[in-house]
Amino acid sequence: MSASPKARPERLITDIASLRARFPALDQQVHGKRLVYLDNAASSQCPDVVLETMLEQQSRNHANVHRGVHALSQRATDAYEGAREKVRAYLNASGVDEIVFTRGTTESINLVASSLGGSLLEPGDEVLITQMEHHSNIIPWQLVCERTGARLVPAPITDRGEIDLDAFEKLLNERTRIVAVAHVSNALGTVNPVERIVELAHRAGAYVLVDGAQAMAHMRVDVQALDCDFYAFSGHKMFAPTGIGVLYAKRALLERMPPYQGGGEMILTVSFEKTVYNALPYKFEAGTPNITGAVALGAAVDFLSTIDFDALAAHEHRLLDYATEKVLALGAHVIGTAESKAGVLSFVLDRVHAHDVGTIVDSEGVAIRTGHHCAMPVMERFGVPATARASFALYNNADDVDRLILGLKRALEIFA
Ligand code: C6P
Repeated sequence: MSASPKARPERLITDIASLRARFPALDQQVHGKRLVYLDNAASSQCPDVVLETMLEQQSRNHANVHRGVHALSQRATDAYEGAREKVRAYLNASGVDEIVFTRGTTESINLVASSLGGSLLEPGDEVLITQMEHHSNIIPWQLVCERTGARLVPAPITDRGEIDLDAFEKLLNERTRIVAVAHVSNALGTVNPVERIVELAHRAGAYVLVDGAQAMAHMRVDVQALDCDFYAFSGHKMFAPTGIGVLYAKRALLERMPPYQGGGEMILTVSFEKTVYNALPYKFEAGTPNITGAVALGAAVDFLSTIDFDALAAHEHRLLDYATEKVLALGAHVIGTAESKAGVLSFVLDRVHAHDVGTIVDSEGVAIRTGHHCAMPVMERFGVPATARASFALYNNADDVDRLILGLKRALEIFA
């Protein structure tokens, strides 16, 4: 996907391996061994610039935003709104009023489900998702369907873990009001053809929300090129801290949608008779926001803007291919073999439960995630209770994969 040319610095970092030194968390021992961090789909580590920005913000500029005339409040407001502009430019959104800060992907999706879904859906209407969604892109829709009498329809996925596009197209009909789909699956690694999905959904007259939680650290996203109506993501999966995320939404939709939560900041005037809501995006940002989180997300966006994403994709694919080959050689079954994959490797070993795999490799200093990955319908689709999942970020290398493989060999020895 192409970036907004304006958002790109003059020279991009193509030597991805050199970036590893920028992540202090990686420079530690766990259980007496060098940490190998392969749980990036759950949360990625923060680079030096993000950590420094957080320290600076909390130690010098900590104050509330949009409220005070004093210097610290103004600095905090400038930093917070500056971060919003950075996110806007990075996503190539048409205005800062289309960027709503949230707690993360989950809150962004709940906002849309509750506000748009609650006001739009009627009995018999349909919300079309896919079988590979994370629970965060299932349950908010289930809740609003229960409230409104609409129906939640999951589109099937193939044995490789790709959306069955023919079936998806057939499920779209005049009752489909909203389509919600992951850009990248957290459990399978599949990169979905979201441009095509948006096109098909719009042709059917539906709005489209893209869950970008697993995409942002791996590819450049241009929301105008995608033409999606909503794009949701979390800071902590793209080198920023937890507790901050974004909902991008087209202005015209945000204007029509009712507020999601009430409180300070989202109002212009309040009386017991009538409240007038604030302008966008503040109408959707009730209460004191996560100011330091937003400023740190701005720093993470600056960091990502320096990276050559073609070089990054090549680096991650090399790692994924190498790791896939190595786990297959151990007799593992890979769950999710889509043609287009991001750096996620989900697998099961015949003789060892995924949780035991996780515990044994952890004792070797290797962090992976095991379980259903908040995607129980995916586990059901593939007939497994859980998988072990190694997920890569730009700072991982072939040594990390070798250490994972050593840990897996140890698990196989113990359970042999
Ligand atoms: N997946 C994982 O280990 P939050 O928790 O709001 O930051 O993100 C939720 C979410 C939504 N969609 C997708 C595709 C996701 O992967 C996630 C988070 C983590 O896979 C934690 S369960």
